[in-house]
Amino acid sequence: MNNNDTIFALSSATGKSGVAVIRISGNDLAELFKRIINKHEFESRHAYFTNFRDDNGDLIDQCVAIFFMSPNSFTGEDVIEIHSHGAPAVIDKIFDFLRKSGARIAERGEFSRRAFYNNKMDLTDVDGLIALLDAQTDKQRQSALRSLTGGDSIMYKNWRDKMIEISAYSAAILDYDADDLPKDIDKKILLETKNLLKEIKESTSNYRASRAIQNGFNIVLIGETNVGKSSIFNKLVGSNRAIVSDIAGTTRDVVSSQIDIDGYLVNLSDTAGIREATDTIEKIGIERTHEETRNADLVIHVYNELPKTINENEITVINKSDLLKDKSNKNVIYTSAKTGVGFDELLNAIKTKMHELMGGTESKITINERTYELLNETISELRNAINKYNGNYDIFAEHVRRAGDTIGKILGVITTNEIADATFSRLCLGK
Ligand SMILES: Nc1nc2c(ncn2[C@@H]2O[C@H](COP(=O)(O)OP(=O)(O)OP(=O)(O)O)[C@@H](O)[C@H]2O)c(=O)[nH]1
Ligand SMILES: [Mg+2]
Repeated sequence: MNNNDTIFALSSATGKSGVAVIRISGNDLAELFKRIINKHEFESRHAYFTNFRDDNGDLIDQCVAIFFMSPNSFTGEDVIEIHSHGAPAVIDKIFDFLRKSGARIAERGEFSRRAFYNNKMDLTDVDGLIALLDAQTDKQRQSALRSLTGGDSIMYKNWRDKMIEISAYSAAILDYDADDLPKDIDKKILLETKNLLKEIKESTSNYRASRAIQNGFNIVLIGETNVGKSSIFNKLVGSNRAIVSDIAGTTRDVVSSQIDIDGYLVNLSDTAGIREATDTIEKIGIERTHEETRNADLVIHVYNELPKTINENEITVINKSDLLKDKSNKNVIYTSAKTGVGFDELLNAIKTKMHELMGGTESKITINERTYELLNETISELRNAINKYNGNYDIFAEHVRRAGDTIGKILGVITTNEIADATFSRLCLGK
């Protein structure tokens, strides 16, 4: 699908906007650019103000146009950017002009696909770009940018280079005299393989945190009926999303909302209060509460009085503290959704728990489902190399080589079309 025809797309958001950016990529766009800016000569990477006219000489719009000469462009091909007024009618007219000039509208992710095939990006960079375009919070932005700017690629490349070297040495043990090889090479490659295994295993322990940054941190409010879960939910979300009433069993379904706490995206859920339900709908609601609890990264358990046992993994909240005299237990948080007391403390407790889970993610690679699966495959190949070789360097070399190939798949150096297709189809038009 990597043919070299000229493609274009709206790179800015659709709909009415102040400025729209239309991006064009192709093999040789110099002539097209001259027509756009109405000049015989131009410089690359220079902004030209132009009265952009169609072939009949009718004015389309006043635009700014920039030419990025291959290979110094996003795709590695010649790229033109037209900054026009962001009116749908203007954009249609420019699209018309480009179609008549022989260009076609780009498919989803086609710009990035070209960048990938022209070695401008590897697949982990594309993963980073996808995550950056989706970023809603500051932590998501930071983690995506690290991946996009090649931070992760360096780590993967180092691992892969080491695996290729180890595999080559273990193959050489079979073919060469021990005197011709570095001293103790057999011990060295085994040790290096073990170190690699350890390092990669450690990086995957980061998956849960990585996923929480990308998809949001799941926090669920649970407790008996009428303790004030929905009131707390509304206070944290900052609006009256959930119905509050003094009737026990008000909330029957899961109500969720996304909020930003300390730069992290949080999916906060309010649930049906737990009690012996009498009717079918409430029973289903309570079943959903249990399911939500199983999927949660953090549970906030709400009571109205001190429970007999406190679960260390949860945040224990005693709500309606305005009605309480004794508020002395240090292991719980006393709140009042009525007066607002205790909410700063509750937010701080949530932040502390989130930081515990995210611990150290800043310096590690970003792992998505695709990379997680491939890293596990790598781990199992390295394990096989270590456990199964038993003096047989043929088998050892083969397993380490396969581990290196799997890392190659993460980077897209070794790629099947399915992997590339799945990745690029997640991008939007114009990227
Ligand atoms: N005095 C006092 N009343 C509160 C407080 N928080 C909630 N309430 C009241 O307690 C009642 C129940 O509140 P909800 O937020 O609906 O409780 P819930 O836990 O969501 O209840 P279910 O959805 O039935 O499980 C309502 O009348 C609230 O106004 C509080 O901190 N102090
Ligand atoms: Mg409720």
